[in-house]
Amino acid sequence: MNHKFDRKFDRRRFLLHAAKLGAVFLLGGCDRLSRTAAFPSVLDAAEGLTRRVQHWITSEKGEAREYTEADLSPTFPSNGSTNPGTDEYLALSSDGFASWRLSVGGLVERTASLSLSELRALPARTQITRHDCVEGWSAIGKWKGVRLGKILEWVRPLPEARYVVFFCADSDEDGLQYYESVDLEDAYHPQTILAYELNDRPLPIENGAPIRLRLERQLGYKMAKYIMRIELVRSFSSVAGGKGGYWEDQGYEWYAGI
Ligand SMILES: Nc1nc2c(c(=O)[nH]1)N[C@H]1C(S)=C(S)[C@@H](COP(=O)(O)O)O[C@H]1N2
Ligand SMILES: [Mo]
Repeated sequence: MNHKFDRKFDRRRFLLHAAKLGAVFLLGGCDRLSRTAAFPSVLDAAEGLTRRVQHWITSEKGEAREYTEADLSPTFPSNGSTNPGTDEYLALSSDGFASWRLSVGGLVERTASLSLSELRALPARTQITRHDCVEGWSAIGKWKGVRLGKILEWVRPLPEARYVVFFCADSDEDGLQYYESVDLEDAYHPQTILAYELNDRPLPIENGAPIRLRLERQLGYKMAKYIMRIELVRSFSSVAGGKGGYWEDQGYEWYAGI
């Protein structure tokens, strides 16, 4: 690892730690809230810390808050990789991703290979949501895409499949490929989409073209950009560093609840 990367990583660790302290503070508020709302204490005891915090910030349906056009950030920033820059990616982007295919495989009854126009032809979902990055910024954007659940319904995960792993086109200076994973509950969540539009325009390269994951109840680093391949697995312990994601392999939480 080079020095520049180390420094950036230290800053991210610090911010993540601060974010966790924030979550503990939220939990204090949550406890007070549940007591005043007289939730059965047995329910309180049964639920883990993350879920309690989650329930407090999300709606009763367990969905992340959605906003209106008036709330949109003037510009949506980009962070992390802003262009995978490989020959393969350049070739794909030069013709508007016409020859790009999303391959879906692993523990499924039938594999899929979907073009961008095939994805666009599937029922779409649009949502205006807030993106929170551990580096300390947030932005509200309008995302359009296809529900990951729709694609899973088509490939039919085998009973032993427990996680969905996303493999991306970009790698860091040490050659480590970006990847991420979610469990099936998050994969089938109605707000979990493979987005191909941002703010009514084709997803820009900086934000993950041709498709990126939107996983609205978790932090920005979970939302894989430049997705090339999706795999259903029983466990992610044998994928890359074994912790379920590029940043997770470097110490971040696998479940990055907001
Ligand atoms: N493939 C890939 N996905 C990624 C990243 C990345 O570097 N590569 N960065 C993550 C982080 S830390 C954040 S905050 C968001 C940033 O998304 P944006 O560029 O659209 O703002 O993408 C996430 N997904
Ligand atoms: Mo981030």
